[in-house]
Amino acid sequence: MPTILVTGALGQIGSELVPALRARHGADSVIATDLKALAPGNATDGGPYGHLDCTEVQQVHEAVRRYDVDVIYHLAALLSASAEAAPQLAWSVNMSGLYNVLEVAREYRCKVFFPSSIGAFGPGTPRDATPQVTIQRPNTIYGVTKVSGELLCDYYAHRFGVDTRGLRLPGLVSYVAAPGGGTTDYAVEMFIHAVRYARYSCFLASDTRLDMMYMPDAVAAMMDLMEADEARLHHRNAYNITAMSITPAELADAIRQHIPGFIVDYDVDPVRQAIADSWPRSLDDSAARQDWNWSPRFDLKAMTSDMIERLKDRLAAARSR
Ligand code: NAD
Ligand code: AKB
Repeated sequence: MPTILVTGALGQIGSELVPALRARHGADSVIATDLKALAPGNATDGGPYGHLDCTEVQQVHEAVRRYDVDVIYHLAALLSASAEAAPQLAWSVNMSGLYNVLEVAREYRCKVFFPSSIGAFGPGTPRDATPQVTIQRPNTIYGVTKVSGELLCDYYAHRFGVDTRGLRLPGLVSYVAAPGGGTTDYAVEMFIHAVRYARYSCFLASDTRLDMMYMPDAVAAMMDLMEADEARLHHRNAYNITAMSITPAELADAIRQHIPGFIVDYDVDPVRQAIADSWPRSLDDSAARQDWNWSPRFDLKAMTSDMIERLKDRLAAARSR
């Protein structure tokens, strides 16, 4: 069994990736770490947990040495909207953090997973069926760190032989942990507000088309990519993947199939709208399908049914406490 270290483990992805890794590899084989303290009952409870600031190389070094780590899922980062509000901090966390992880991985021969994003593309990129290999000139600090991260991971692979692998993830929809300051967060917020209040004020315009994915598909993709035959990986950092390309209006319609009176108005935030307008409307993920058999399970309809059922269950449980 490999020993796995997860940074940024208390975030939206880590809260579901850590339990999935523990189910596959055993609770004690997965070391969850974050800046934040672990609250009792948190989804990542149930195995080893430690404080780790990825901008402090000694802390990364110490965790990898102490637990004899084989694989690092490096999730710690600032997301697009938070990064735009604090570009210097975003560079430090997203770039220095990744550099520290790669340096320690080089020394200890660890495999590294790096989550890139649709944010790695920019206004000059073809916006429909965005190819795997295309123009990447993002105009956000988040995008700059994601392209640089992809390149740095490729460099460590060919220069030092570190087995780095990555995905360009679309906006992720989930119910376990709140999203952490992204542009696609509207989708999660819309579900939560639909179930709680039957109304939502959306910060992106109704026709803003972006790629999205339900978290179980994203978690499966990360684990499958890390277990894929290295010889078949032509792109490494990072593969386009997607499950659906949707607008806020289309998501609201899908939710109305379950909550007919759901009302949405649009109060556009110019900063997040500008970020969304610089991103692809839909990705071409055929390279991932060919190289490691990527295929999502959830489309818009299946995701919407599951999200609403789970959120209703959670709301009912919270009210009965
Ligand atoms: P998140 O914001 O929910 O979680 C990030 C975690 O990193 C937080 O728990 C935070 O406390 C932690 N963190 C921040 N600074 C840190 C530091 N210096 N050291 C250690 N931990 C630190 O983010 P997420 O949605 O879980 O995303 C994880 C990764 O996936 C990020 O790289 C993000 O860019 C990428 N990604 C996410 C999405 C998405 O929709 N969630 C889409 C594309 C790519
Ligand atoms: C964000 O909106 O910043 C993230 C992403 C798509 O990278 N969800």
